[in-house]
Amino acid sequence: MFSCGWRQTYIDRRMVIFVLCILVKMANEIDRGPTDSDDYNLHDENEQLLETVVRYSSLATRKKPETLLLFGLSGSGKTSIVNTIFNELTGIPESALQAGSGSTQSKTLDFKWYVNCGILQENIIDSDLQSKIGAIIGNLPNIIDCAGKGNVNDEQTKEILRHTLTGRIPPGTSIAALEELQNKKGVGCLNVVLPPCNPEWAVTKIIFVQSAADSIPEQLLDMLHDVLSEHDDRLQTKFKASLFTVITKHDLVKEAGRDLYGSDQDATITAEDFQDKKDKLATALGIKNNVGDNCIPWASYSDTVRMPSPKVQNSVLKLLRQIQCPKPVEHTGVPLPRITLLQSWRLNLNAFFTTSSCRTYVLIFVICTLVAAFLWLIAKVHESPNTSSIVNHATGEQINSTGTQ
Ligand SMILES: Nc1nc2c(ncn2[C@@H]2O[C@H](COP(=O)(O)OP(=O)(O)OP(=O)(O)O)[C@@H](O)[C@H]2O)c(=O)[nH]1
Ligand SMILES: [Mg+2]
Repeated sequence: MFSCGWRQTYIDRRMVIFVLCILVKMANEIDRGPTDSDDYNLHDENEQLLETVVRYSSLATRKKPETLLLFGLSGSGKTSIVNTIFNELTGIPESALQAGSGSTQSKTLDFKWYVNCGILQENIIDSDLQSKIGAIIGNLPNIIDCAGKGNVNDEQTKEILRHTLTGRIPPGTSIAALEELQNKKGVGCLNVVLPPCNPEWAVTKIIFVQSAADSIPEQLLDMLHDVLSEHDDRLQTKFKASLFTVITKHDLVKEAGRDLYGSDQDATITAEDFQDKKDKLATALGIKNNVGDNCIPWASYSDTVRMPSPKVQNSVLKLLRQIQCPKPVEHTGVPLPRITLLQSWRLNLNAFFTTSSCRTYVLIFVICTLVAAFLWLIAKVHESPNTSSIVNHATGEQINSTGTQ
């Protein structure tokens, strides 16, 4: 009996040790960063993505590079995106551009233009990239990185956005100077001072940059939506730029307890919060179909996310694939003729008489007129005995309607 109890305790102990081992293994699994096999799979995917980007960029139908506008709140990570694209496509690990960092924030103040992502042939130091990216440099997108905005929806910002989209703001223009001019001379003054539209500067794609750490700037999104829905006087949409989004600071998200980029920092955003933000953003931007390609999670290279990272490379290549993807050919159609002054009056008159408030006014007017006419008639009838007697001026006698004096 004694030996049986001892054996039982021994088995129990082994069970406990076994369970503990499993728990320790699970804890290790949860705490780990990206594994070698994750990187290996991404490596293959990245090779294919690079091939696709090169193929899309060398299509004979591509006549000129795309022009991208990075648009979003100040500090959302726009300049860091340009930096990271530059790093990935050249192989240069250092930061080439000034992004805000830590306490020494470098806020972008003017209208910065990066021709072909800011890359020159001699910048590319990686031998594989030299042959692949070197062959398509001239077709890489031009990127406009401008001063980020607050969460606003005002006429000033709308005016600057419209002129940016149509290519009227020259590279290097100070946004602060434009705003100062608007403050002094009023909204609308930029139409007078800016040069005519330059097709080379017209924006073809807008990337809305949202930080995973910020809440969604509803007013700024409303403003973007309002401007992009505007029509001209031939009933054509004014701005043809397509819109998608990048959610930066993905390295601050912890997914199933894992730090996705091996950045060794205290990731504070949960995967659920991130997904929720992604869904809200997709709804606000009207890109709910195909969210995967139109809403790209992103981490820029920084002090914590170090180059090379297959995951960062994956986001850069996915973004470039989306930018360079050829658009289906659309029938441009024949725009409607401009509405003439006469047509405009007719339309206004028609609109006036078809609105319900207008019908009420007309009804009240008709009723009032009828009542006035009725009262006037009654007054006339009461007056009639006096008016029917005529005074004979020669004799001074009064003659009534029957002719008797
Ligand atoms: N952790 C992390 N930090 C980032 C990321 N992207 C940008 N940052 C940091 O966010 C801050 C602002 O980045 P910027 O790229 O200057 O932001 P911006 O949108 O250009 O800002 P404005 O020029 O003011 O409009 C900097 O401290 C960056 O280091 C990212 O993906 N992950
Ligand atoms: Mg900036």
